[in-house]
Amino acid sequence: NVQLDTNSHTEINQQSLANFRSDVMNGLRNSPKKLSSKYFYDKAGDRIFQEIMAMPEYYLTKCELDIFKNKTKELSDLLIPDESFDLIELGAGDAMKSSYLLEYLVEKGTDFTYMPIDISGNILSVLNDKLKNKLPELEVICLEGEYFEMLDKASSLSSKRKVVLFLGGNIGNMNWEEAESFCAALQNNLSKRDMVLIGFDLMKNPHTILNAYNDITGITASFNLNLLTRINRDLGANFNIQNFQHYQTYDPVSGACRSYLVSLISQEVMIGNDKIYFAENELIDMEVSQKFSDKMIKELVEKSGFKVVGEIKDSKGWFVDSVLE
Ligand code: AVJ
Repeated sequence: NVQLDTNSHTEINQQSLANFRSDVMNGLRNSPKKLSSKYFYDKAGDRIFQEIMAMPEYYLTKCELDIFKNKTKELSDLLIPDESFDLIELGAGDAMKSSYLLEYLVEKGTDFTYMPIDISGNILSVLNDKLKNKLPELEVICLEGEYFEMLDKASSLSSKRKVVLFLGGNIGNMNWEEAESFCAALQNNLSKRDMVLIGFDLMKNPHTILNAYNDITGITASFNLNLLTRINRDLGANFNIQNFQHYQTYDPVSGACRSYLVSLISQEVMIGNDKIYFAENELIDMEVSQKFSDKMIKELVEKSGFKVVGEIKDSKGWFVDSVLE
């Protein structure tokens, strides 16, 4: 009873390639130049991100794992309705954290379908195989694509109540306006009795945060540089990776942790037939990983009409999973 709905169809692949190309070209014609971190996750990027999650400095996964492992019942009591429902996970990845909740629910004999959504078809097939093995009785429908397109698709497949998970601090990759319109769109796409769980990484000692994104081993640097490699391969570009350097900042006032690539020389790069000029030390804005205060979270979610009905923090108080209605 496992269904894998990935973009094996050539037409869809052509479309996502065209979107990728226009996003990259628009971004690089911007000032400052910009690339979207949602494109980090090709096969190599998925692997590097798993290395990041295993780094001692990268506390986020450990904190949220602590919540899902050790506070599973609390989570389930806050989130899970007493009728049949769909558990939808946005940006599920390999579901490392949510699989503890899945296991708990399956063991209790809960009636639900798990619908992981991810932009990476690669990681979805990894997840699919993992679940087939670990929880063979679980009903799974994998949805490859953008969050809201796939949320629509989920609604067209089933009219059951929805519980939506958005974990890992993925919301931190949006700037404030994007996060606001994301919450508003989510609110629009759901009905009154649906539930949402969002994971927020909290403000904490700025060294702890910067270290998580500025590891001396260079794994985060290679995560960023891998997007240039992907552009070379998928869009026929000729970035020389040696000519770019990763630079990370954290601003403890705003809570924005930002990642850049610096052009080490003045250079021209071809992307297909288009030429892009980089001045020496010119930046590409690669990723924001926003850190939140309790007050910022409340402001963000209440503005879109959600109500915080519960929150669970890890034992260090570094990360929070907020339950919204
Ligand atoms: C997957 C978005 C939660 O921003 O912390 C990790 C991605 N980037 N190291 C994050 C990431 C650099 C990560 N999220």
